[in-house]
Amino acid sequence: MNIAIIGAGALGSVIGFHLAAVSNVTLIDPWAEHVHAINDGGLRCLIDHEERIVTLSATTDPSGVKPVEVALITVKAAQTAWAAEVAAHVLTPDGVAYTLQNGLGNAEILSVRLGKQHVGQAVTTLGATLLGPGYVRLAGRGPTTFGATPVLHLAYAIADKFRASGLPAAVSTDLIGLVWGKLIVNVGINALTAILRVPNGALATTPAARSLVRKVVEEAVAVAQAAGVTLSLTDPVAETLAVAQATAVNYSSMLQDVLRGAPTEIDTINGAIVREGGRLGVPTPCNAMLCELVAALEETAPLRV
Ligand code: KPL
Repeated sequence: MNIAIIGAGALGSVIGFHLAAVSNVTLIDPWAEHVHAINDGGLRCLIDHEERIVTLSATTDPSGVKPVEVALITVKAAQTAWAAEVAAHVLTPDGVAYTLQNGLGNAEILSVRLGKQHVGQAVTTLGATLLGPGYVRLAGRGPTTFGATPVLHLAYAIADKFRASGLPAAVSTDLIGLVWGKLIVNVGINALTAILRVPNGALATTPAARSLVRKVVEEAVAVAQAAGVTLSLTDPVAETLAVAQATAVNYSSMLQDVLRGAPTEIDTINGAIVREGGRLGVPTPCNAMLCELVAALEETAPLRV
């Protein structure tokens, strides 16, 4: 199976590192320094304090990439339209692009360009950190679940490749609860850590921060219930705090974006809760406030914590 990974940030690079052992994989990313480092010296990956290297091809230019049956979309939300163009270029006529991105709305953007029959959803809880050009760390081997639609045999095929490469994976006919479950964890952690400029663990250990997490998560759960979603989480507040604790020393992806002055994913995370709440008549004032605060942060110069 030929696979393209569109977006070679932390997540895309860690997945590429693993899949390269069992498939033909090409990483596609506009970051030339990272791409050159991979092509020159291989992709280095730190796993359990041990550094390993694999050879795989990376490119900034999709025009030379051989047609692929599966494209994995691992870009930030702001680059989804770019990723859709790249996927349109590299997918075979029967191929599928799976979005592994955070938040809601990415599959819809991909579908506008590729058509619904070429877009699949996946939910991953893999943890990864980019350490520098050509260098990444596997931070946690959480499972990845692929949606059974639009092409069942491709969902099984890519999940098999994940497992063969040492990454836990499954296929589900009912992904929506998982998508919202991950969304709710991101709703509770990402914006608050970006605004407070603290690592994830601080949310779980200070009473004032725990109370903020509770408020934003409870709003999101009310929206999910109004939308008729059966969540994958049984106690969303406790489980969000547990993820914050389990990833205590991590800077959330949104805090990292704010610190380097990059656009955040606020619109697809807390913004999605506000939009859905508006549509369903569920008030979401705390999430709306977080959206405004993060928008203000995006407009200011990056500061160091
Ligand atoms: O997914 C994450 C993110 O940072 O985007 C969490 C789970 C909050 C871990 O940092």
